[in-house]
Amino acid sequence: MMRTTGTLLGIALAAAFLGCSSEKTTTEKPEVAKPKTKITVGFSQIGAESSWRTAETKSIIEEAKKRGIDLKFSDAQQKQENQIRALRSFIAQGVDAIILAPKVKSGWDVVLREAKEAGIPVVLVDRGIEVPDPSLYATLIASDFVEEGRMAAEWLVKKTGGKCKVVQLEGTPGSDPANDRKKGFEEVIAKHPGIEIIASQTGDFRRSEGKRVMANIINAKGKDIQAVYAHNDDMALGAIQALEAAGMNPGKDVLVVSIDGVRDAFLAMIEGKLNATVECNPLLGPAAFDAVEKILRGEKVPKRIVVKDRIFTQETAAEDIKTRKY
Ligand code: GYE
Repeated sequence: MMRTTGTLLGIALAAAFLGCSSEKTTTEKPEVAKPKTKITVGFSQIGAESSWRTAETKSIIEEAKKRGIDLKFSDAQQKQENQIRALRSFIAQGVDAIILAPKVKSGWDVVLREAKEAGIPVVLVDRGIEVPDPSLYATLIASDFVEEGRMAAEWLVKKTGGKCKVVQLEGTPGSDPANDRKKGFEEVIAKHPGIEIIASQTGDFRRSEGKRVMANIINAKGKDIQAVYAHNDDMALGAIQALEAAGMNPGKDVLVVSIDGVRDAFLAMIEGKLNATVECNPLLGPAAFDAVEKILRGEKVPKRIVVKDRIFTQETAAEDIKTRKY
């Protein structure tokens, strides 16, 4: 199937090229119908738990449209079993390639083997997985989450002089970004004994959960909290609401740092309630389809494509927001 598509694509490209050059020498439009170039790609998305994810979905859908790719989109509503079902349905429909944003790291071996046996390449976007056989996927296009966690921690160390009590709001349990954002953050914090993580709980990358969990922590631990580190902006924005409801002062007495760099985070920084956010670019559509098209042409793609990130802070947020794309 892969080889057929590759050949079709090759013929199509050649035809398109010939079409182009003949157009230069004649004013007549070529009458021949366009060759069948359309490729079909299945995209299994996790759900819509955060503004980050909504931006990623939009990027992939728009890019498919732009390239004339027939996209089969499936929203798993936060359930891995729905993603596995979607993958099986893509395989049964004989798609040319699959794009998968995997909810958690484990549990993909069997279904990815089925895709491999059917000759359907799989491109992973935004989160990594653990499989015994790395040939079960073609490439992973994602940020370096350990590095993001380190950036957040280094900012906090600098801002507090290495002394504070901090609450960590973790992402979805078992997911690559939750594991690695915790790892990177704690690795840096471990070198600063004056910083104490007084609570670390999951808020599932959601705003409502960030709010609920933060309120519980304030109830249980009291108000002696100088910082909150959230694995994504949505949880930070929820935590800000809980801090305010408890009469605390986020952005001032309680430093808040998170990850993603979505528009609402910039607005909260402009309002002075969020202090910093580490960007994690969700606009993965172009890179994902570049990889798909290369693979279908039989070209090699790197096993890992790292998306570069940087940190943004309150001080420059009003300027920075003007150039933000998500
Ligand atoms: O940071 C978070 C989301 O997988 C990198 O998932 C992604 C993360 C993102 O829900 O907001």
